[in-house]
Amino acid sequence: MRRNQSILDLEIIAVKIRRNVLEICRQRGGYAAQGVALADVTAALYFDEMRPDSEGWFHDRFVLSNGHDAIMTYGALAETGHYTIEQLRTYNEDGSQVDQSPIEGQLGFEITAGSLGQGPSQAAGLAWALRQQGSDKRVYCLFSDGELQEGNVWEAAMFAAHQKLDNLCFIVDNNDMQASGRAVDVLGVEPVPEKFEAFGCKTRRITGTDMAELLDTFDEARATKGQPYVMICDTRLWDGIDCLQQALPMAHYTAKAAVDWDEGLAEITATLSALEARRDG
Ligand SMILES: Cc1ncc(C[n+]2csc(CCOP(=O)(O)OP(=O)(O)O)c2C)c(N)n1
Ligand SMILES: [Mg+2]
Repeated sequence: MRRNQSILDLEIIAVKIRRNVLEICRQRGGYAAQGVALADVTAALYFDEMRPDSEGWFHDRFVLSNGHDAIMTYGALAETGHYTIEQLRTYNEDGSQVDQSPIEGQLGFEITAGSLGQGPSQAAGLAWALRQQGSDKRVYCLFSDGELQEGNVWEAAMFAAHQKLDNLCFIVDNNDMQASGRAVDVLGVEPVPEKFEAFGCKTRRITGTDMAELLDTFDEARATKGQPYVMICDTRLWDGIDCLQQALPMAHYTAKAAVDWDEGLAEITATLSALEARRDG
């Protein structure tokens, strides 16, 4: 797709993904705060960076390693038309096809990622295999800062750099939050860029919520030769919905009753109207 849409168009899509995340999560709760914070990354990926194929899917491959955060992928795939909001409202329900943590083969998901820390190795293997086949497909793998505490991630970085996998782009959601508190208190992961660089990767640290910066970073990743690329996104839970970011404790899991969903949706509606007025005016 790449640059067929303006930055403003992509910002509007990101707000719609945030709206979908709230609509989906308000039924039974979930990892809403992470989904909201990753909406810009996801909009950039699905609506600009990954190339569509002729069969209504994507030429490039996306590996979600932090499977519990699948909510923003669902939110994006509702905007692409691959899921309906009605389907997604069954998220987290017994018997639903819309698993909170999806399994391999479910539409949109390459791997079963419930056990954290596995995605980067699988993505590196995939990138290596695609290169062996002479394919020009690129592989994007999103994982979380808690996963940086697992050795398998560093084996993946070592392998990817050794193999010079420049068709591989790691995206780290460096939100300084994990199940039992802030990463900085539980088991510090910083300095993240320096660690990946020591393993032989090219890195860039960004907010993860500035669309122009995201596109520029994806451009740099694509232009990088002979090395895997790591974009480190310093997101914060609820990024993009101020009323929730200010009102809520930095809770890792969002219980349904913990959030004023209507207030969040009202802010999203106002943001969306303002952006659409700017686009149309
Ligand atoms: C190997 C493994 N250990 C523990 C868990 C349980 N668990 C689910 S979410 C989570 C915390 C995740 O924090 P982080 O990886 O930073 O993801 P975030 O929620 O911030 O996106 C944990 C420990 C798991 N799914 N897999
Ligand atoms: Mg985290």
